[in-house]
Amino acid sequence: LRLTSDLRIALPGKQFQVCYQPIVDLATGQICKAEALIRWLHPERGTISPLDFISLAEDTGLIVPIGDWVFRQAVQQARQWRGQFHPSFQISVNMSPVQVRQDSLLCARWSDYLAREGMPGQSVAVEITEGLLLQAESKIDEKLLTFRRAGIGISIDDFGTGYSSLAYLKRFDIDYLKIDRSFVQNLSVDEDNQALCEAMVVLAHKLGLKVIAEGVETAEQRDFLKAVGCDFAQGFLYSMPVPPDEFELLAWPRL
Ligand code: G
Ligand code: G
Ligand code: MN
Ligand code: NA
Repeated sequence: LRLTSDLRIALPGKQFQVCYQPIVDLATGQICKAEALIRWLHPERGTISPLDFISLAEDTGLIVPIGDWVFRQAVQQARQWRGQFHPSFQISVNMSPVQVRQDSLLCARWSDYLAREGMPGQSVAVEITEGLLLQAESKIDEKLLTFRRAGIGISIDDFGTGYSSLAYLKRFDIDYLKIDRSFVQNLSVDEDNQALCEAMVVLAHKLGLKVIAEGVETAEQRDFLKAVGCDFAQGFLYSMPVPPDEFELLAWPRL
């Protein structure tokens, strides 16, 4: 397939870009974190969403160098923003389940990279999906422990959409629970979603996790989430994922 051969040259051809979506501290309204999201600027097809090439990258093994590249970009971006703007700024990076399963040295390599760069672990977080925690064959215990020891943050992405085993949240010493946007979307009209969001916040806090609500698009949703004690919010209300220069104007306009 054409796209496969294109994907092989995308990294050396410098066709990828990392965009950053702000994550806001609901107590202060300040942007204090960001999620790194890859974009493929294809020379003929224009921008291609990761939804359309991550699985191809997984099938071809290209996910390993591409994932490493995103991670290194995020670390260097965190270094710059922590130095210039916000000393505890943190950037989270997505890891697909296949990526973690395929690449047995990923966690060690990422932890080593941070150490070599002299960057504290907390400057980054990794986003995994809850399904990964249930996969015994993925040696996920060892892998997450490697991140843990390096001080790297651990987030559960898309929480509530998979097979949630609540016991795993405690067992794996997770830092952040990201409420999937499907629960946030109809918050104002849907009383069930209100109850679910509130329950997820209470549960997460009891287990010592912080909560990030995804897909926040309206002030009403933000106000509800803040009222039930949710810690952070992310979504189009604040910004889409944007390139680093736009992010700086958004987050630190007067500095
Ligand atoms: O922002 P966007 O619509 O492009 O993201 C689509 C999906 O692609 C999301 O589920 C996100 O987790 C995933 N994704 C974005 N960037 C990366 C990346 O660098 N690595 C992996 N594995 N997934 C990513
Ligand atoms: O699966 P993951 O949570 O990593 O995916 C992040 C995806 O969510 C990206 O595709 C991003 O563009 C998208 N996204 C971020 N904020 C919003 C939002 O407020 N509404 C919607 N519909 N999508 C969002
Ligand atoms: Mn994510
Ligand atoms: Na998500």
